[in-house]
Amino acid sequence: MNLHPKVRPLWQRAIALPILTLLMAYKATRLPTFFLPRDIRNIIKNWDFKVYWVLISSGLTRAYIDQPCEFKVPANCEPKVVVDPKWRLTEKQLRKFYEDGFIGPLDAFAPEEMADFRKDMLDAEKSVSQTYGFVTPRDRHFENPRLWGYMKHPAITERLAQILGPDLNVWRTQMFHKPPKAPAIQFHQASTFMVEDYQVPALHPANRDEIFQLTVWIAVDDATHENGCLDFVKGSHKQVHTVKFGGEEGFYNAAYSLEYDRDPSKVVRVPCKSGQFIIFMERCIHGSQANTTDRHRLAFNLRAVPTNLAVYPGVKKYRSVYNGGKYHLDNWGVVSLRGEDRYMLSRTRKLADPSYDSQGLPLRKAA
Ligand SMILES: O=C(O)CCC(=O)C(=O)O
Ligand SMILES: [Fe+2]
Repeated sequence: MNLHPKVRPLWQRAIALPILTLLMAYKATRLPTFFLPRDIRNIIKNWDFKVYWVLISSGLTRAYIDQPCEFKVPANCEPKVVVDPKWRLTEKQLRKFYEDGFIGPLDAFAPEEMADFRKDMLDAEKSVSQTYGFVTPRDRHFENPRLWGYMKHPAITERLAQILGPDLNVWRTQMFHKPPKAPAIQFHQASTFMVEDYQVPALHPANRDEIFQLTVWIAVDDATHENGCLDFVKGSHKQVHTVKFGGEEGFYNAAYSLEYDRDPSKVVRVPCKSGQFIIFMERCIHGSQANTTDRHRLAFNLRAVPTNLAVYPGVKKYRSVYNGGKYHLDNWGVVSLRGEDRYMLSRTRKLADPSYDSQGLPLRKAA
């Protein structure tokens, strides 16, 4: 089953409602599920009672956007590791990050280097992914050493380590090409990325309420108010919100409206110069306005997790509710970004050595 966020006809909802109630009751009994069909098993296992309840009580017109979790600003905002002074985040910066849900822009690359990289990105974007066998902006780091090299820059890795800890994997990356006049990417949020097929989360943290995933978004072109820089709803990472099915808004192919406090004073626009980046919790509501200019807005992101968290354990494929693609995971794996993976909880892929030394100086000419 793929829960497309659209309002179903009344008769379908009338059939689905008692079934969902039954599944919720079955979950409460904690009886075995091994003999049930896989979809049903997944729903019993991965949907919290809160997830059932929002669906049932709304007559299947509302749902959590992702697995519910709550975040509390820690009392102690000291960095989790000590890094080279060049990359150090102050306690004040870290506290603000925990309160807002994002930090940036921070500097990493020279605009000339990014200008030179634009063509590679535009070419990569049009080619068939060697990982998935179709054209997709996802996970192109597997086949693009230059892209992966940028992700390993200590300006990025050392900042992430201070928030997530010393040992980090990258589990997903994406290129974001916003061509001239491209529409907005609507406000959205994610926690364990169950949002993708609404059955199986990608990420399995020991405690969902802690920070277990960070996104780094790197601007290749200047990202401005006019061409759709990133916007954030400050403080919205403290809980996972619900969506109303259907409606004018949405995210790629999914039509819904996100239910959150629409106080305009909470929206922060974060323009970035080419080569700068932003770190944010995917749980913080974010999006970008339309590109009203005649120029591209190119960017790429990486999604990092601590190594003590399993990604897609035992999962062979997933279907993206947003873009409809079916992603077979045979050639996918997490890649070590920093430190060591002592847990090996996820399938792993090894990529080329780092491109930068600890001060951010190139070790070799990027391929
Ligand atoms: O590039 C954009 O406009 C959106 C980026 C985004 O949603 C993400 O990196 O998670
Ligand atoms: Fe996002």
